[in-house]
Amino acid sequence: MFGCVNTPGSFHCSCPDGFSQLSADGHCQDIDECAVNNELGPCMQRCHNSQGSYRCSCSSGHILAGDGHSCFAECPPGYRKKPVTPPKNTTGQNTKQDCVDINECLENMCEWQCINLPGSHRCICPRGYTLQRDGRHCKDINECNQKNGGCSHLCVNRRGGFKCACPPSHRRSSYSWKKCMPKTTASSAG
Ligand SMILES: [Ca+2]
Ligand SMILES: [Ca+2]
Repeated sequence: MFGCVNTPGSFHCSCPDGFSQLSADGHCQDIDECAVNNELGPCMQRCHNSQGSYRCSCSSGHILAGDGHSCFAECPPGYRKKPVTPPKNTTGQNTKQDCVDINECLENMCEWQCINLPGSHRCICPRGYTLQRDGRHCKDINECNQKNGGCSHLCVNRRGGFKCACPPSHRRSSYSWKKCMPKTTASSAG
């Protein structure tokens, strides 16, 4: 019971913040603020109910904001908290200086080759391949789609490259592997 006041012929009770009043006997009961909103209550990430109150906390890598409810990432995207090897005996201030770049290349992010960058990474592909939209996989370039690959006659696409070919009536030019010359029946030269 909390704060009951006698009134003429009756009495009136009130409960402190965080408690709700049970109608009949005037007992106050804790309100479980965390029971709603998918067990999150008013918290962004984690909610802990207590008698007459509640408290929010955040998952690993996040810090509780000044409002006591929201969480924000300790480090900017692409960075992670530096593992603290010795126990912190300094000022104890967690600032961005404690964030280190994530080496995404250690996680096999790329089909071919990975370049780690501060705060990000980039996948690259071998010659003759282009990076797909997913940023990870490499796709063969069909060189024949662009100006027939520069071939004078036939263009044959291959994985990682292409080749030029000549129709039966032609032979490859000795000057360029992309060019075909008509076969000459008069082979008297030489
Ligand atoms: Ca990185
Ligand atoms: Ca190709």
